[in-house]
Amino acid sequence: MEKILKLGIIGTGFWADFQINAWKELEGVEIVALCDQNMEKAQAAAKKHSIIRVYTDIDKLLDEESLDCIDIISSIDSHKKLVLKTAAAGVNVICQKPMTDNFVDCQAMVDACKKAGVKFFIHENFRWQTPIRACKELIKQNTIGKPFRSKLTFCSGFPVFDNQPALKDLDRFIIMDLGVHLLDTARFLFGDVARLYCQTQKINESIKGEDIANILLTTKDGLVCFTEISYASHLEKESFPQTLMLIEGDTGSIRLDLDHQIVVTRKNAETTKKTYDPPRYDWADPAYALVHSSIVDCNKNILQDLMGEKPAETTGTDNLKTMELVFLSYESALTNQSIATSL
Ligand code: 89V
Repeated sequence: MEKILKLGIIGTGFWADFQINAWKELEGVEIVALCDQNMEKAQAAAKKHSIIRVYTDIDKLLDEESLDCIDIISSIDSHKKLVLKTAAAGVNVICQKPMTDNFVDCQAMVDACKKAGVKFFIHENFRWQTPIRACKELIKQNTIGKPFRSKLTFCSGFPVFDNQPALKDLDRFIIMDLGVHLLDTARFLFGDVARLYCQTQKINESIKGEDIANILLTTKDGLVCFTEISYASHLEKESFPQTLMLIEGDTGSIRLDLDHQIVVTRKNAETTKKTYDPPRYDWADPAYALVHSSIVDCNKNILQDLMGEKPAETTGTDNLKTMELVFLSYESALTNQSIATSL
């Protein structure tokens, strides 16, 4: 008989609804219980998704359910406590990005899961976006030779705080919330980072944290990548939630343009253009379609690992390297120094 993975979900806020819908796209997994401190919210989500059992307390959830894995979709400040409790109960765990708000605790979370012998994954989905996967494939196929320079751009004026008001109150906002995705994408495309330099700005006075970050990365292979991130940009065309890119190699370049179009230019060859649209799902919010479709592929990759089929890409151990870049970016912005990574 085919094994069905029994999954519990913690958190039923804005993002959880998409995460649950994405799980429902996959065979081999069943959401058996939901947990949220707010019973009304938990019951509403359970009703919507036909999930029978509902909890308001993680201890009770862990005691009463026999789960293969818990997917934590809650606020950043709750991540560490929930991951540690899940690991201590011997249950595999998935946690939303960013892992948590300081490096020592990130390391503690990874170590606790290792010690408990459970698998730990971070739900890092940007690298699963269709056009970003296509760029990686083009690099792998040696389409542009050896990449030496890149620019990753996510500059938007999207009213992100309308759907996620809690983001307004983060002391550290854009690198934690969005930069983490771009830093992970840079690692995915170009390999690990040797050093970085970052400058941040705050344009929107009604929020606590920074809403602009400019990060210059140098990879261990010597590629230089400028990563520009903004939620304060008023541009001719709104690009949310797309990451635009230019990747230069010694024999050509790849440009990821608006509307998922990839332009490849090679030395002594015609430029080619091809569109890489993401799969469409009815439940996806059209404003987030590109990102929401990538949740399915990210979940699938994690599920394959949990089923023993192949290792996932976005393990906690891997994500520690991304989180180090997040914290070093803040340190660099504060000290105005270029800083070497340690991982
Ligand atoms: O994943 C997130 O943090 C979302 C985004 C739309 C950027 O993907 O807010």
